[in-house]
Amino acid sequence: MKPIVSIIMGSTSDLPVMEKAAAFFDQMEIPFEMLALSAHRTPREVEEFASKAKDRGIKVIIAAAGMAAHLGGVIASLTSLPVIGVPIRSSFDGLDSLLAIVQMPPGIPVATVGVNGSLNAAILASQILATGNDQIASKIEAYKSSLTDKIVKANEELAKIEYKFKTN
Ligand code: RP5
Repeated sequence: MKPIVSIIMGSTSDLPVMEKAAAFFDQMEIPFEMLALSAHRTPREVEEFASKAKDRGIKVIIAAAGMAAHLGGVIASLTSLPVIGVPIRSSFDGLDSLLAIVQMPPGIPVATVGVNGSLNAAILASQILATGNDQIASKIEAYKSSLTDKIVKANEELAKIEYKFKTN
């Protein structure tokens, strides 16, 4: 299998958060790769990865990092592929990494999800892929319908709860 998505993380300490993204790609049957690369600890390897990702067939990159989180921005500066940043909560409740990822200068966007929002990053990456792939598009549509079903069931459960002044 050739990967079409890269999940990059600054450290394996980010893995517990990023596992949700990996599981979602498994569910969508989208081949992906996972690599640890650090903008500060392995800058040369980050450059090597980012400059070659497109030619290797990668379509979307997810970059997760905590603290002074420059990984997504550095990757985005070296590729025309869309980059989705996941701010990891490791200090200051993740506010430091959120701001470091989201506040990119004009010209080098990093689509940023919420703190520890790896599932949303994987969903967004899949939606980007779905624009050019009907199989992925129908899987995403089925996933989105399952979210509706969840709330329909929740309302059925809530309807069973009785209170003297509850009207429904
Ligand atoms: C960042 O620093 C990593 O993405 C991680 O979130 C944080 C801490 O890294 P470790 O010291 O646990 O390797 O680069």
